[in-house]
Amino acid sequence: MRIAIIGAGPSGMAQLRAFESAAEQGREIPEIVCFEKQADWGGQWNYTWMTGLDEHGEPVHSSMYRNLWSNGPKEALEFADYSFDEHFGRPISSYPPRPALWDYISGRVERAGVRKHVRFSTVVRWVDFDEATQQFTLVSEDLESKKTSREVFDRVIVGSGHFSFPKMPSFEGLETFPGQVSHAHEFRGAENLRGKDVLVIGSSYSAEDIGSQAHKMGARSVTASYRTAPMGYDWPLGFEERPLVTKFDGSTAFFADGTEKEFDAVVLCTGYLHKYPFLPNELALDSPNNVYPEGLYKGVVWEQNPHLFYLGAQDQWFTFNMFDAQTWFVRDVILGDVVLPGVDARQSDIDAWLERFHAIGGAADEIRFQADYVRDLIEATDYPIFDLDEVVEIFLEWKHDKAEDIMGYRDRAYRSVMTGTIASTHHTKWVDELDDSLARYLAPLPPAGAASGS
Ligand code: FAD
Ligand code: NA7
Repeated sequence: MRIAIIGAGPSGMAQLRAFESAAEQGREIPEIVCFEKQADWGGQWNYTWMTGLDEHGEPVHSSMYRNLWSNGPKEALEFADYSFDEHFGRPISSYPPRPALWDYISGRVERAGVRKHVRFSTVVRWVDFDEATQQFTLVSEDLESKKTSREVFDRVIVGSGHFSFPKMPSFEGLETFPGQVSHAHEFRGAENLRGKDVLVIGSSYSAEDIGSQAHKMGARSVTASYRTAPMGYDWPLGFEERPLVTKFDGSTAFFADGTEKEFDAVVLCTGYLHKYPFLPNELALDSPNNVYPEGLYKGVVWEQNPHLFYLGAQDQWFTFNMFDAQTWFVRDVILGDVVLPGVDARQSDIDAWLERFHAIGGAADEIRFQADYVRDLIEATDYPIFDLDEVVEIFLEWKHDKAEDIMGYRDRAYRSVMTGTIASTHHTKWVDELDDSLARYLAPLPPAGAASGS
């Protein structure tokens, strides 16, 4: 059996780790080819300064930026089979910067020796399913040699992420706005927003964090414009929320509450599209960003064709350990250890989850929903079970800490569910820390003369 994994981000890497852990137990595993269009693994966590198109003329994948620090506690995403203590050899803080999380996820798969399965700088162009042979034909291109290959696979696992194709709403007058207009996908750092009046449109993670970055880097003012509901945090002086922009006239934005304000820069923090340009419609997931995208049994098996799988397709409270739960499950379906029920039973399972999904009444409910989903998957495999209720408590504490101090919550410390270790406190407060390098992060004290706002 031949298996294709599309993408070596955290999900694809988890899938490689899942198969390797079966191999370590003496199981025979299928031939695996993981296609990754970037030159290294890590997906979103593999930072690039590029925007738009990359060096090969391919759409840039990552939406991450300099000074991105984890937006949730690391204790909520820790792997059950590879702890932060094991990787770093000592406690680290609860909200590490991007390079530290990249290092952590890479460390696990480097140790597992699975790099050999990945074809880097190789983009998947097209996947077709042949009903007669029950196999997929996958067309890929080696971006270095420009060689196109056509290969046959028995199973395809899509781990290409869904935070890379920006959702671009239009606003009247935006086409003649004289300042800088961009989408969060292209945001790489807020240094150039110093002294500027900045408008972020949206009220979710990107608006919250890009607005906070702009404030931290010295923007004169930050205004966040919401469509449905404000974020509602106790924002620092110079940071405010207003309802949706109705139109622009020159550099002036007009808001639904009748107010107006002039801006130097607009950042659309309006989210992303599920987009799979390498798949025909009948195989491509099409969903808003939510915790239960339709069409997937157990959130991973394509209902219309159970030889196709999706990883990480949900909106994410849980991340790395949820990808583990999913990939161990997908592995066991492929190895035959988990036997898929018939179409009707699968549909009833989907319907039951959908009913619960539609009854979700708020963020806390959504977190519990996702915890139960992760538990459901782990119980079907040999992935080490961990205290998911405790992780829910950590998420709730995190939300409480944000409500209390939106610019200071990243200085808090939590206890690991996996090891019991209490996180350390970073040597510099997040709001003063202007250097996200691994070297500075791991230094016991800020190196003398190193860049920081303090
Ligand atoms: P991705 O990380 O998107 O990886 C997908 C991979 O597929 C990429 O390497 C890409 O190059 C590859 N690929 C795509 N198309 C092709 C193709 N056609 N051929 C070959 N390869 C392809 N999560 C957290 O836990 N904490 C955070 O603080 C956090 N912050 C975030 C901040 C931002 C700005 C964004 C966008 C996301 C953030 N996330 C965070 C969520 C993040 O999506 C997950 O942590 C994780 O990266 C998802 O992993 P993935 O492998 O599913 O997708
Ligand atoms: P999200 O979480 O999908 O949120 C998108 C936001 O954009 C949300 O507040 C939407 O408002 C808003 N939106 C979407 N379309 C519009 C239009 N047309 N007008 C105004 N506002 C709009 O995306 P994020 O980028 O914040 O986060 C994605 C990931 O990146 C996440 O995992 C983070 O960890 C980082 P709504 O509430 O729907 O009215």
